[in-house]
Amino acid sequence: MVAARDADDTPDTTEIRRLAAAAGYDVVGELTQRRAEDRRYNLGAGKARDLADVVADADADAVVFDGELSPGQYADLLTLLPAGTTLVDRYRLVLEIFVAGAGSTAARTQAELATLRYELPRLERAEGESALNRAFFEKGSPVLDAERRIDALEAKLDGITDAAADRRERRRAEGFDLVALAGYTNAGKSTLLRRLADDMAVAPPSAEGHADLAEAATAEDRLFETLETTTRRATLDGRRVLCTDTVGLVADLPHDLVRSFSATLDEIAAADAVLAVVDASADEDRLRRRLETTVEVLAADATGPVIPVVNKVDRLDDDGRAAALAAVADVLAGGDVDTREPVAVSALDGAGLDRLRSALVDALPGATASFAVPNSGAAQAFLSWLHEHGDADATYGADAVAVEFAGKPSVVEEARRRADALGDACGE
Ligand SMILES: Nc1nc2c(ncn2[C@@H]2O[C@H](COP(=O)(O)OP(=O)(O)OP(=O)(O)O)[C@@H](O)[C@H]2O)c(=O)[nH]1
Ligand SMILES: [Mg+2]
Repeated sequence: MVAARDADDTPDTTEIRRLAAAAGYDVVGELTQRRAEDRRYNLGAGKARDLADVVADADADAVVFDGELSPGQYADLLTLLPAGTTLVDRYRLVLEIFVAGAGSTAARTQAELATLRYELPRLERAEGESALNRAFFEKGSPVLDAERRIDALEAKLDGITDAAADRRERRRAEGFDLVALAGYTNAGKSTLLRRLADDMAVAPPSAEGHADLAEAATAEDRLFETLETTTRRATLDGRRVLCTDTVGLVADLPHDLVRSFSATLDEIAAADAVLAVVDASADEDRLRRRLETTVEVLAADATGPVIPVVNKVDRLDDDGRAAALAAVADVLAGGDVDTREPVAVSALDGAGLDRLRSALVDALPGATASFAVPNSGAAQAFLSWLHEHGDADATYGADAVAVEFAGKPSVVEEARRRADALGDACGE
């Protein structure tokens, strides 16, 4: 049974129902209320009793509450509900999705850390109330245990994120640009990643060098389909790029909880450019709210330029597309983020992808140089290196090859060194 309250509007339960489904619940009904928060039950007392009745009538096992219940509200509401009913608020629900779906060590550590951070204040409250048990607690209390476990998990996660940071630095040194795909859950990030990524059949990750590159990012019409970051290679105008798909964002989660998913935030912080993916087929209110949630995270973490990707435009006519682009530009105008022109795409049918690729290349830090190298076997090897690392345009003369080259600044520098070594180089 879904329950929701909103002070200003009749609550919209679409998202909480989808979150409940993602956590494995089968929603049998809902009860909503428009009123200010009640201190005791969150819902008004009368509504809280109604909730107990509908739960009993529907024989529901659980109540999913759209919002945060204070520890006190949680306890009081639970006593009203039929015995044995499980009560889950919005945060608990999101945690359940992550705990159930976390596969890798990093994802499991993050999910467990977030759960403990959520539970700590609740344990503290319970412990404060049971002063009688204090003597027992001196030996070790649930609060102390949780605090110790949080410290241990933080240390473990630091190790994992440090390793990820080292890996990113290695990739950067190899000449890769790092691009992060960020955005609200279900916006189409993983679908877009599959579009941008080089075909794995053509460029398989070599066993030793790219063991960290995932084979696939699954895309599903389910909230929180992606529960950990995955990285794939892409080639844009000859530039070698690593695109990382991140965990989706959702509104109204406490900062601590979001912070626990540091792998996603780190990828956003380290990226040379961020693609902020937006589901343009959502109605304008939702589109704006979801983008605001995304912008909050980007403003805190992104350092590179942000390209808004207005996705799913295959579902819109021209007017709808223009309206979505205008709404996106409007939300971003107020934000604290270095944003570029929004690009309309359909990750599903591929429309707009070429424009997105060139917008991305433009946003990546770049440099250009011209070289003239003697036309020799060594020059051919140099040219193929250039083609692999950037955008090279060669003009063959009688005994020299003139090359215009564009790419990542560090790669252009390396190209200069190689051209110098070949002799007769005129960089600019
Ligand atoms: N019509 C349409 N559907 C799309 C498009 N892009 C993605 N979708 C669908 O939207 C749903 C969500 O796509 P995902 O790629 O899984 O979205 P995500 O942002 O990775 O979602 P999470 O991993 O849950 O955060 C899937 O059913 C996709 O097929 C698009 O351009 N057009
Ligand atoms: Mg995904």
